[in-house]
Amino acid sequence: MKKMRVAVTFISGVAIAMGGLLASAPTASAAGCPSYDICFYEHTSYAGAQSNYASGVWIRDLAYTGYNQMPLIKMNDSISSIINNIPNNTTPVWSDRLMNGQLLYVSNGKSYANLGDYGMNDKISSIG
Ligand SMILES: [Ca+2]
Repeated sequence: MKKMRVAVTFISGVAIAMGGLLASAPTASAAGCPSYDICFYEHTSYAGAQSNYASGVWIRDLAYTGYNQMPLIKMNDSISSIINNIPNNTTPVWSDRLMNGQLLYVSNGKSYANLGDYGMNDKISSIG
């Protein structure tokens, strides 16, 4: 009897999760990144691993593992979409470490669903 109840709870939980996913899909860009945060995503269209930063970002080398408290460190050459919700903020992102290589300015209030549109898919190695 107890096992049965657990199974029923699990199934209804999945149904709720799927319903939430379906309902939020069209507004993923608005819902996925909190106000006053800049959000980096592993995949296009704000999917996959996500790192949010509330006060801007300055990271010289995403491949440097010394700062393992920063989730972004694991995203070297793997960021594919970005949302910038930090007011009055423009965040430069670079294809190479130490602010070198190709540069893209990620402006406040803008969503970049596919960095490939800017030639920057899976390339970002430093930010700031
Ligand atoms: Ca790179």
